[in-house]
Amino acid sequence: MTIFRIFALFFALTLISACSTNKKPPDISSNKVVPSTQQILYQQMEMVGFIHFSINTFTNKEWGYGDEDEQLFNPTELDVDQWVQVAKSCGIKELILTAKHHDGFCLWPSQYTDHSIKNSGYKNGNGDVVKEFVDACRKHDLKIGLYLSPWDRNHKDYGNQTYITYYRNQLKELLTQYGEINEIWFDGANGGNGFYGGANETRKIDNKTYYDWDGTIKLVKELQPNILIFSDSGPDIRWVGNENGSAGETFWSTINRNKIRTGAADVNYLNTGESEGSNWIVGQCDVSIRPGWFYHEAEDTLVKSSQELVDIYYKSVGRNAVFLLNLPPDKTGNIQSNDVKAIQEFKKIIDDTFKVNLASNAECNADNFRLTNEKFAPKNALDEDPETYWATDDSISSAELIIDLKNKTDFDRILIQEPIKFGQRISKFEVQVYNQNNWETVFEGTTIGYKRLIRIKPVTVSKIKLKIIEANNIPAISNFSLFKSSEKETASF
Ligand code: FUL
Repeated sequence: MTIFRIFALFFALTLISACSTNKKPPDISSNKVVPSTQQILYQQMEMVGFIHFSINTFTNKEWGYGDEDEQLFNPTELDVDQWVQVAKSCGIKELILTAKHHDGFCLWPSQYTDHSIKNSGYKNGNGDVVKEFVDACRKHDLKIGLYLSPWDRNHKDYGNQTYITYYRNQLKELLTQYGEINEIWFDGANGGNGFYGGANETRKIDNKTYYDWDGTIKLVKELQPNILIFSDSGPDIRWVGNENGSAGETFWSTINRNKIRTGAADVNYLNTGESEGSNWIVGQCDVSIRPGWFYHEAEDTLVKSSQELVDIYYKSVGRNAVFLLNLPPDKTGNIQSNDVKAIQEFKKIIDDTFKVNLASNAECNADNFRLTNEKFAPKNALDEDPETYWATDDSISSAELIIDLKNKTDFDRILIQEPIKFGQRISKFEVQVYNQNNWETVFEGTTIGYKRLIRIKPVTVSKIKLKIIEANNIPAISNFSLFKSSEKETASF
């Protein structure tokens, strides 16, 4: 036998053994655009929290003008541990603090400005709320995010190049003096009237060029290689185009960054993304538990109810995005009991609803599964292991997964997940239930992504079908579960 023949034989044998059903074949091939590991971990947190707390808390404003007397910042019983404990007890995995809002007041003693905590009444100017915040988060094992407003209504140079240097110097302080920071939040609001060092005028900037975001992003990643950057256009986490906590019914994590202009973004585009988008940017739904972002006594009776929060959860986490809930502390420095009660009730409802997966013991079949290999078998969609998945053969873009519950079961919530490490694929699907010898459609949907939560009117059936109608690559499902909503949930949808 010639060397060539030996090689050919060896090659053929390897191929045969790879295709045999006993051997595990490689994973399905990935889409061109996939999330980074950090982005997957971020998405898996599902709920993050915002803390809007600053001089506005004491001046009763939403957007301070920038001329505030620093002495006004003086929380009497600041309890950063309470923020963290409240957040943690409600399932929040990361907290983001407004280190500097649009008024330019800094919660840390920045060496670059006098408009900061160092001139406040708090601890006679010796306090550092950013430090207290990061210490408390670390103590309770929460991830840490910081908000540094690009718009600064206090700074005399806002609008000039020198301000960009100032802004970056502040970023350097925050990203080098407080250990590992997991997220930095760049707000889109910029330009307008303000104090500007006493000029008291209106300043407009060109949001396309002024901030040189590429340079700032580079600096941030140099200082903190694992940090995730939020802005209208990411690069890691993106705004969903509204502040009411609602991602689009169709929501792609893929989007074209170059179509998004930070500060002047197309909100409809941000709210949906696109299947062929060339960047993976996780959606984040920011919303406040109160009408305003900062605490105002007049809003004590306007705290969102637990039912409203549940509705937001379905429209954010349930539509492939992350829920960012703002919990603004009051003048004492504590999150008020109304807010705590609402969010704790919300958490109970969610926990109650998703406690028992009614499909966990079901039998699962599909009209096709890849290479008829166990690695891609339909049952992988029911095992609640995010690493295992059902997938079809190549060139298939529509397929059916049939779940046989054996007994008639009462449910009204459906959870579906794609294994997003391979990309986001499905763009059209239906859920059907078998009722009186007929398949009846109970839900028609578009995208799934990391997680899709579906609310339907209660049904009592023993068979249910996920019908995937369109996908940009072969369909794959890592999880399909069924639940019965908590009796405490009364929200209509
Ligand atoms: C907005 C800001 O103008 C609000 O004050 C708040 O900080 C919110 C999260 O982002 O754009």
